[in-house]
Amino acid sequence: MLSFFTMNFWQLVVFISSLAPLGRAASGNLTFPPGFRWGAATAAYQVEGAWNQSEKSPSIWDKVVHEYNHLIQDRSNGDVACDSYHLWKRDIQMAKELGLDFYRFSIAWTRLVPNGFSNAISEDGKNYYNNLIDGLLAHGIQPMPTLYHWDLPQRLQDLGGWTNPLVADWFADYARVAFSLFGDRVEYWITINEPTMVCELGYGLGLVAPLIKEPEVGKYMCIKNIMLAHAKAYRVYEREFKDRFNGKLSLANHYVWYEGETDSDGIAAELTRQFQYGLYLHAVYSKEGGWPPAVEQHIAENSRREGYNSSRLPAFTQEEKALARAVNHYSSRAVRQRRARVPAAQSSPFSGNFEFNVTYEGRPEWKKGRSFWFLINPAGLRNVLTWLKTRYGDHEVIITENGYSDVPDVVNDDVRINYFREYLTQVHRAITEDGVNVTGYTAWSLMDNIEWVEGYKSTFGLYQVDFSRAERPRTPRKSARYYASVVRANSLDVPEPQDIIMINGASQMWTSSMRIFVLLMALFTFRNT
Ligand code: GBH
Repeated sequence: MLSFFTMNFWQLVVFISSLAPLGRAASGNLTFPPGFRWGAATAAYQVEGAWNQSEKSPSIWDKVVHEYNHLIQDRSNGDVACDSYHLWKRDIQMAKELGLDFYRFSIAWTRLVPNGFSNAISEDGKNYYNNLIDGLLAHGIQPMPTLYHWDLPQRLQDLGGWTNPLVADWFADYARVAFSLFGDRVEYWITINEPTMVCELGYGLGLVAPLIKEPEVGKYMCIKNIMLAHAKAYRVYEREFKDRFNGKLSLANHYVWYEGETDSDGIAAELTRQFQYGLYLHAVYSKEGGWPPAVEQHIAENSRREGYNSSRLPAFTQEEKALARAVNHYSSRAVRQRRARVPAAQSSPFSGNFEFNVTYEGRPEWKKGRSFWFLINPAGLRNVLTWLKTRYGDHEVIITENGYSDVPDVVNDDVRINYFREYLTQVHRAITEDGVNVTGYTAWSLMDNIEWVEGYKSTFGLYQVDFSRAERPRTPRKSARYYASVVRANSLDVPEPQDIIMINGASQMWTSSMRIFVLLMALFTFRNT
């Protein structure tokens, strides 16, 4: 028998939560289908650090944090971040502690192909991702790489970035490098993370890298090119790798749930969904391809009225249309029609749309998270999932991000646990009641990291990271233990998180009274068995 005292902490958690009679089970059958997969996610810029290691070149985020540091709320940067470049073994260990089936991370374009172009591959970059992938697989954890999580090589930005139509080819070439190096060990690839954030916030409002304020024209050029980039990478995989590796590819789109503020706003809410999701889906999942017709028409009419010669939304050629679902979800908005003009500079997935004068707001009953954009409405996730199925058919869906932001210090993060429990209950209902084919769920994030312009003050981690120490120690939060027990049970019918025995605070020391308590419980059960 495994001696009680030689158990490490995680064995202990497994052990304690397997003492069924001691835990209070949640009511109802909230077990997920067999084979359902559980993961957690990070992104290269947010965790890796080592921003100028070896040949790595600067990305657009390196430039923003160094040259426009005042735009980062706590004036921090990602130069070291979680130091995952050096601490990847610890990251794998954490994934293991949680019992994950897969780990979603991203590849830094600037680390693998520092030129931006695929004529030179970095040995160092190649080794780093090989180590990570092999290390995960050695523990039975599937790697789920994202090719682009917002860190464009600055060199390509200087050449126009996502507004240069050639970027689609540059991306496909980079994708080919990644497929050929790592594709033999990857089942699920994510091409581009949240194009809506890249284009609306990066090229529309100019709030994130590359800080371009071009809501009328630049934003739509970005959207078209990013969709073509996805399509081209998809075709590269299909033509050159599918036979051998048989993996799957998807964009990871961001879905805020939008509903009408009142019944009369219902049409505006559906138009919003076409703008916010349809622009990133229609080309891939509809029969006819191209842009959603209602959106295309709207922008074309506005453009004509404004005196443009052609629509601000560039059309797809027939050839482009002939080219090809991952879900990121956090928050909801109520859509409200406005009589007054909504300025272009106040348009974003979180605030409104100037093309048809609507604002996106909260409802009084939706609680706020730590970030301004974060409103909690668990039913929103189920609504997104059923909307996708109704509109674009019955596809396999993986939830590639979902999570809750809080201040860094909170270790006993009951609010986050509730967030996970409530959102996951909605996922369960989408599967069992609505028949949506959701096959996996990914918690954002495995650990605290740099939350883009919000710096290190808004944290999503299952593990807390101490950024004041060079070693960047990671400590499991209470939510890590909750998530681990859900993963293990493949079910939300697990003891309430407060019943799971936790280590309090940043240290992993057991207090002596806790030790005695656990010991007594152990003796008690052994006697019973
Ligand atoms: C996702 O974005 C990202 O994929 C992930 O990297 C991120 O850490 C996570 O979710 C949590 O945010 O520029 O002032 O509008 C979700 C959307 C993108 C919303 C960044 C907040 C910046 C605030 N988030 N955005 S602002």
